Amino acid sequence: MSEWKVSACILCECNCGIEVQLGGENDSEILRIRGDKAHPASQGYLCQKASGLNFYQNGTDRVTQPLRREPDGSFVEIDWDTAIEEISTRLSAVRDQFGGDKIFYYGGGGQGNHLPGGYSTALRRSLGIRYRSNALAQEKTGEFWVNGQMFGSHVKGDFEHCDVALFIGKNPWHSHGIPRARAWLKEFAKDSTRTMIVIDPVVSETAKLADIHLRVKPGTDAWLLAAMVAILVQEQLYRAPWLQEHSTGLDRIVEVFSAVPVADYCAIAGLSEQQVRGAVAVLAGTNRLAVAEDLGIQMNRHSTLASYLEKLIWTLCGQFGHPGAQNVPIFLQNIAGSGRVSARSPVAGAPIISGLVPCNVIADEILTDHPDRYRGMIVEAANPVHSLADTQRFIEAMENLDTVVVIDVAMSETARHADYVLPVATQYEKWEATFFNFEYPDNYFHLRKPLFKAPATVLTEAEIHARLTEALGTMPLGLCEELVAALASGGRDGYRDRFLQALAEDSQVSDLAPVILYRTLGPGLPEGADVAAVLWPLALGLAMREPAALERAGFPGTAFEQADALFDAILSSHSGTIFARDDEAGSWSRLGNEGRINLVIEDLLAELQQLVEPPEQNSGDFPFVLMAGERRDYSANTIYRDSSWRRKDAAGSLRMSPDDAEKMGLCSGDQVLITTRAGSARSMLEVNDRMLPGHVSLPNGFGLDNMDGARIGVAPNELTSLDDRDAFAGTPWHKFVPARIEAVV
Ligand SMILES: Nc1nc2c(c(=O)[nH]1)N[C@H]1C(S)=C(S)[C@@H](COP(=O)(O)OP(=O)(O)OC[C@H]3O[C@@H](n4cnc5c(=O)[nH]c(N)nc54)[C@H](O)[C@@H]3O)O[C@H]1N2
Ligand SMILES: Nc1nc2c(c(=O)[nH]1)N[C@H]1C(S)=C(S)[C@@H](COP(=O)(O)OP(=O)(O)OC[C@H]3O[C@@H](n4cnc5c(=O)[nH]c(N)nc54)[C@H](O)[C@@H]3O)O[C@H]1N2
Ligand code: SF4
Ligand SMILES: [Mo]
Repeated sequence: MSEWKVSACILCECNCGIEVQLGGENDSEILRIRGDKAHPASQGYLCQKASGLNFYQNGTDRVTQPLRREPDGSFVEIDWDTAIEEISTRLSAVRDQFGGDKIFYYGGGGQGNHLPGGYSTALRRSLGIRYRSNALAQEKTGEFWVNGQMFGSHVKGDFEHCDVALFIGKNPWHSHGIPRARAWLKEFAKDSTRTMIVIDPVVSETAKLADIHLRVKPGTDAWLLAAMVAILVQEQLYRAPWLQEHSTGLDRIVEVFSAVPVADYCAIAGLSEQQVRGAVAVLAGTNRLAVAEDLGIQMNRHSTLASYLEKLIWTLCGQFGHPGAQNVPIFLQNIAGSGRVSARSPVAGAPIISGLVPCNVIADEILTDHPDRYRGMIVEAANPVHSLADTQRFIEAMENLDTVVVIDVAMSETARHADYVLPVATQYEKWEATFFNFEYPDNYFHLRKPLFKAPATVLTEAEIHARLTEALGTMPLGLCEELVAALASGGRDGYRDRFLQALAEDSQVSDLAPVILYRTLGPGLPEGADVAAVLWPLALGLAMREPAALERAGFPGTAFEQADALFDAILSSHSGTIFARDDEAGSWSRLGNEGRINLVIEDLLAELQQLVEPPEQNSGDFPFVLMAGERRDYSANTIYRDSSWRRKDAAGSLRMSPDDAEKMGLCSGDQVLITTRAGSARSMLEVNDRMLPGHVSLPNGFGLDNMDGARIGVAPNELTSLDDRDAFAGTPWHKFVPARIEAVV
């Protein structure tokens, strides 16, 4: 058995540090995995999903040769030169005839690989691509939009130091999203001085550990959260002096929420008024309240309004800008963007939040004769055919494009509809990193070193973007030569001088910076870490923005010295590096809106005033609410394509309450037919006493179509519709899919 090597798990945003032992033929397998105690956030913690990482590294459906789809639908292998040549010719033809803004870019990274997105900017700018999106625009853009308006920035709860934790539509036991979630939850639940409140219709594993579980009726969080804000206002539990000092618009909030009928709204949410008032008293009575919302409200009716109400609750409680509350993390790279609406999408006119077109309008922006429709698409490190609402419509959209390029490690459901599939090194065959770093007060970054040598016939995304940029003729070759010479003669200082001068002289340099850096700074980086070149300007940017936090993290000196020291530390510390240590004034200094919290979002207050009671779900054609895509023990988006990684519930059963099962004469193990407005699917049933009557749930990430023809479980988005989406952010209602369940006889 070989020595232990460090890397990270790539299955969720935590990216816990791992240590692995390799073995098998030519050491090509991951045989043993344990937590890496040296990782700054996970500190040795892992959940059970990580043990299957060899199912990713040596996964089914891997592609190792560039593929081109022939007119008869079959794929043929082509060499890289041909692939790059043909793709650049075809995409530039689309650009020349219709404009680069008719080429759409989707993806850029999954749970653990965000360097590709960094490099793609160069290709996007080379082609004049304007519109793009990724999974964030089917879950988080509503929250980003609210954050942008209230705080001018992304915010995150500090669960490590809080006394009261509130989870709304979030089940960290399975989904994580906070470091060491299960260990943290168990410690927190045991501590009698700390209180956990969970809002969830399901008795989730997290809800089971809670001190207070508000078992809200599915899809009615907007009413519940509005009632909670109203209780704070009507019982005058809000922190008036703090709000007067730090916020604007308190009078308006008091006016609107004084009129909210608390008792009626609690009843709509299926909860006793007394229980809700009790929970609000706990929230108002602490000075260390951390709050997290997730898909339970973000993929549900009135999702953007619910995000706003969630933030009003803790803001009225004064829970911003101190330990144990909500804070603005220090970013190396801000993937949440500004939260602003920068433009509208060209066909549907949907708001583009944080630069992302709402996922639910993409297919409609293609399947139209509108002159501004998209004509080409690049998909990178994402599987939208499986992950976006209405699978069939997305496939139809892809088939109606002139040219589709998919960059993936596997022949995903999406790759199968591409004109070209470009195979890349897996996340364990190249240097990789995530930008999901939102911790406070210490924040960290982890650049992972490859564990395996990639097959000779695959490339990294950085190399693909560089080659395509070169083929398109946009790479500034003269400047690249000068930069190489400057590095050789003047070292990093000489290189930086020349680079900054070029940036100041020519705006194209900033557009193409990732591939310029990759070609010039990259080759000299230690241990072959060429794809890390794109991190160097990020270190420089951080040193300019946050010198004090960098100094507290152990990087003193001038901005240039700080940046170089941090960059070197990132390159050499293979278990991760703390890059920022915040202080209490920090969050306030990064707050937008001239240092004040903006309490009023009139558009959402208008929606609040028009809330219409949701229809009763126990009648009509679709008497159930289907949660299409729950996180469970053995779900991990579509990263593992081999379903044999699952040690339990391999079929991904539909969960139903005992009451409903009894009424329908169903038992665990029975086959049922699930029908929604969009389609039907067969599933195995699991009778589960954690479910409320009228509520059923299917797991996320099942129903993949393997190349050998196997399919296990239901592909949830064969059951979802594009029209079921939030009025503001366009995010889908995957947790609220009206459905009918029938026995299969
Ligand atoms: N095991 C596993 N972990 C994952 C992933 C995975 O695929 N598998 N994916 C990762 C990703 S990409 C993400 S975004 C996160 C998502 O993480 P979560 O959002 O925590 O996961 P979900 O299970 O989709 O939904 C969370 C909770 O919402 C509840 N819910 C359903 N309907 C309602 C409702 O009407 N109101 C309220 N208040 N709650 C409701 C569900 O019962 C569930 O407990 O997980 C990440 N972690
Ligand atoms: N109905 C329903 N739909 C959902 C959800 C739900 O709850 N319900 N959850 C949604 C959520 S929150 C999310 S985040 C999305 C996730 O959906 P997507 O963003 O589409 O991401 P993944 O399913 O993780 O797919 C990642 C792809 O990247 C490929 N890949 C892996 N490693 C690499 C690499 O190194 N390079 C490249 N180029 N490719 C690689 C994988 O093979 C896979 O095809 O799904 C969403 N879809
Ligand atoms: S919490 Fe589990 S799935 Fe997420 S990164 Fe850690 S080990 Fe992987
Ligand atoms: Mo997600």
